[in-house]
Formats: sequence, C-alpha cells, structure tokens
Amino acid sequence: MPDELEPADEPWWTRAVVYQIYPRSFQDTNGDGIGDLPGILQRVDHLVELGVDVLWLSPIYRSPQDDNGYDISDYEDIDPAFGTLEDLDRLLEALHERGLKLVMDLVVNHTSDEHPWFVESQSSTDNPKRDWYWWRPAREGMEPGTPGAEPTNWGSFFSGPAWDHDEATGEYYLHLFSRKQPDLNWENPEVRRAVYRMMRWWLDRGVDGFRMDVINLISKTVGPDGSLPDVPAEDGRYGQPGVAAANGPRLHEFLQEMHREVFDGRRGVGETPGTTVEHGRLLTDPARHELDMVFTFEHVSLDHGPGGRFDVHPLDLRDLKATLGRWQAGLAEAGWNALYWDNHDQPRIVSRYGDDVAYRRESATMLAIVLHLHRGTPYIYQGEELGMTNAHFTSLEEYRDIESLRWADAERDRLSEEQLLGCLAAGSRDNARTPVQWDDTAQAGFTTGRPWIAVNPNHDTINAAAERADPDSVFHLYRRLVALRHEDPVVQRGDFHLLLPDDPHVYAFTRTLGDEQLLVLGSFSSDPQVAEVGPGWSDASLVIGNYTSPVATDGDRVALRSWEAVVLRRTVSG
Ligand code: TEU
Ligand code: CA
Repeated sequence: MPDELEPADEPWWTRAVVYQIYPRSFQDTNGDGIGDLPGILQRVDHLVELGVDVLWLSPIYRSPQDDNGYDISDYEDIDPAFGTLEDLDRLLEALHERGLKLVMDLVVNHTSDEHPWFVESQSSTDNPKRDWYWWRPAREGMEPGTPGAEPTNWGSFFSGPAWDHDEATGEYYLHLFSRKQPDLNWENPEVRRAVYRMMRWWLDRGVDGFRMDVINLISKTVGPDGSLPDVPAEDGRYGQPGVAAANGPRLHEFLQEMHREVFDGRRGVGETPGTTVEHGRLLTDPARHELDMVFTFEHVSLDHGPGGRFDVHPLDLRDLKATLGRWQAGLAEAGWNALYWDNHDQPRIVSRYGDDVAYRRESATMLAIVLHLHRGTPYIYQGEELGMTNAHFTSLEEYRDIESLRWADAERDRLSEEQLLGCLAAGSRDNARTPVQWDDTAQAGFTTGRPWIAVNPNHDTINAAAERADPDSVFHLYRRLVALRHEDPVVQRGDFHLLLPDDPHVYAFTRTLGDEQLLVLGSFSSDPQVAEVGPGWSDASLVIGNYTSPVATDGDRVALRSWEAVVLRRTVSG
C-alpha cells in the first residue's frame, strides 16, 4: 500500500465507532422497570458483536432524575436506580478486557438543585458558595416574584422563564433547563477547579473520556459589572437564551484551561447546540487543545418550523446535503466532526428522514450507509442498529420527558389535545427513549417488571433476536459499516466532495484518498431514481449496499431502487 493509505499516526477516533447507551432504557436486571449497570454488563456482548470501539453512557450519577440524570446531585457516586460504583468498575473492566473504551457524560453547565453546592449557595446571600451559581436581583423597579420581574428575559429550553425566584433570599437563580437544573457560574475559578478535580477523579478511576453536555453554554455574555443582557423577544414573551447564554467570550479560554488541567492525552467530545461551522473548527482544531470533536445540531433541525422541535415539517433533502456538506468542508483542513442521526434527544431517524412503515429496513440501512461514509466519527444510539422506530404514543399519559410535558403544558391553551399529540409524536425526545427491543416477549426482554416508559408494541417484529437471525437486517448492515470504518483508510480520512446538490431525492458524494475513490449514493425516495454520476463508474466494484442483487449502472448513470444505498470503489489516476 502506498504510504498515504497507511493508518499512520492519525488519532484512534478517525477509525472508531461510538455506541451510546441511555441506561434507563437499555436493560433492567432487578425488575424495577429501570435499566441499570448490571444490565449493561449483561449485554456487553451485543456491543462486541456490533464491533464498536467506544461506549458513551448517558448520566448514571446520583440524581433526583428530574431530567433523567442530566440533573446531578453527586458527581462522584452512582444513582441507586442504576447500581453502585462497584458495578461501574465491573463494567469498566469488562469493556477494557474486550478492548472497548468508556466515555462518561459530563454535565457541568448545571447541577441539580439538590447538589450540596447549590443547597449551600441557596442558603444565604453571603454563603461562600453564593457566587457558584447565577444569582441576580429582580429587574430594576419591579416587585420580585411578579411576572416580567426576572433579571433578564431569557427563556428556558424547557419552556417558561430561565429564572426562578427564591423566596428566602429574594433573588433569582438562572436555569437554562428545568428549575431543578441551576446553571453553574463558570466565571468563578473555584467552580472550575472543583469541576476539573472531579474530572480527574473519574479519569483516575479508569474512564477514558467525556461527552460534554451543552459545553458551549458554560460561558455566558456577562458585562464587566456582572450584568446579563436581554435577548430579542416578542413583547411579553421570553427569548431564546442561546443568543446570550451560548458560545460566550470565555468559552475557548475555559476549554483550553480544562484541557491543561484535566486532559493531556485524555479525551473530550463536546455537545454544542447552536454552533456554527467556523466555531466548530475552532473548537476541534487539534492545535488549539480544546475538544476532539463536536456534535452539531443543524442537520437534525432542518425539519423544524419556527415553533422548534415540536413543529415538524417534511425534510428537503437539498438542505440536508447543503448542511452536512458545509460541515464536512469547514472541518476538512482542521477539526473533526461527530456524525450522528439518533440520540436520546432526537426522534428516531428511520421515522423522521426515512419510512418506518413500507421501507423500514431499506431506509434505515440507507441512512446508516450515508452517515457512516462521511468523514468523522460515527455514533450509533441504542436501538438505531435494530431499526427501532418512533414510539407512536397515542395518549399524553404515555409521555415521561420533562421537556415534552412542560411544552404540552405551556401550549395546552393554544392547541387541541389531538394537535398536542401530533406534535409530540413527531418531536418528543421520548421517541428515542422507549426500551431497547431485545426480543418478542411481553416487555421485549427489557424488564420482568413494569417499564418506566412503555415498550413499543412493534417489538413483536422489530427486535434484536429477529435482527440477528436475518443476514440482511439493519443490525448486520451496521456491523458491516463498523468493520468498514475500521479497515478502510478512504472511509477514515478521504476528502469529502458533495455531488448532485440540487437533486431532491438522491444524496451523493465521493471520498478520495490518494488514487482511491468511493462514490456514495443514497435514495431518499420510494420511487426509482437515477443518479447522474458522470463517467468512469461502470467498472467500479461494490463496497457495500442495502440490496442483495447487483447495482445497475449504465454509462454515466446509476439506477437506485426504493431507499437504495450503494458505495462504489474505483481507482483514479493522479
Ligand atoms: O441537551 C441539550 C440540547 O440542546 C437539547 O437538544 C435539549 O435536550 C432540548 O431538547 C432542546 O430542545 C443536553 C442533553 O443531551 C439533554 O438530554 C439534556 O436535557 C440537556 O442537555 C440538559 O442537560
Ligand atoms: Ca433496574
């Protein structure tokens, strides 16, 4: 092989695939209906069979579970619902024995209001920890606790104001998420030191890295006098806090400090809602020592109308190509993308950009192939590899997610119950949180008890056992994609070039490394499509596809069946 195609000393994550587990919904072992650490241990072989390299665990720390663990009351302990520190050590050992790494969710933009830091902070205005959070008096001239008296007009991501009035001390504290998730004040160096200490404690225990929750929110726009600005908003409404609370002026400084104090050779992935390509490049340029890769949100917001995630519209494929293409181009020279469709905050991709009724297998596998062939590190969210679908809940009682419930409460006056249900069915985070479907038994093999959230009835046909038994299943296609990522330098590092930007149905691009080139085609349509790919592909070999019979090429064109994806390889002369 020419030098260029040798794996060289590229960082390991250029060759790796990450698997995300949402522990609550993965596997229960004690019949309480909540997934737990022993359940993950019991299913480690599933990860090994899939071939993934890294496990990212959504939060398992001690927590009142207001936002399913994204509200932490003790960073150095495991929530009893999930198990014990010893269970975690056992899991770590089992993973490391099999060559897998463990990445923990790090939630340090905010804590739980039950964290001892906040309990102290709240106790009085002169408590030494008062300044660990964002406390502010009511708006000048307004009566504390009355509507509109909040220090700024920031809205919470979970509806309503981002400020809560504390009767005892008469001031407000900031919470960009629920009122049980007060934001930490990263301006205070003591806060930063406490966080770094905690991170080192986990790394010393053996964990391999962190996925950093809303990490670009840690620096807010704050004036020299400590004032926080209002944001644009309609009269009497709360504005998007992102404008003033995200990507603040000290973000890079904080992350570089964290890198110095914590990492050096150890790893971090940042989740960065509302971040631009340019910003993503700055965050992940290795020379800047901030993050190794970023999760962006643009490609999973393209089907949102002005009303946000509950205002779902059909996707225009051209937007998806333009968006992902922009991120590929922007991070081509420096920086690195995390590639994902699904996670615990997103509706299932097969129900969203695919067709989960007539072409579930075809569209799930097409989406997988298209995503995994991009440049970046692919993430698989539990159940995605089984082609699991949205929950399709039909009553409000079935929902558990705080964001969904708060939104439904806020909109109840405006929308009928039927409308609410329609919006939730399309946009709710609970779509991704139904239990993993292991088999066709009563609770899908997830629990012997009553699951905390309903199992999808379609587990009678969609489940891991059935997927494993069918060589053409979504599961086996994901296995092949993971293997391809491990083996193929063009998949790992090849340059990305978007084709057919204006085609409304076909996703098309090439990846090129040295004299090797891959052509990736994916049809986002049930109707037959023809992709005009240009000359030189008729003798190309098939690398991977989601139909068993050979792909039809005719001169400069490739014919694609319903939701078909193909990857072709050729040698190009330099
Ligand atoms: O999510 C951050 C985020 O920006 C969202 O996608 C958010 O969940 C919300 O749905 C906006 O509509 C992270 C976590 O992944 C999420 O589960 C937590 O609820 C949130 O942070 C707070 O910790
Ligand atoms: Ca349990």
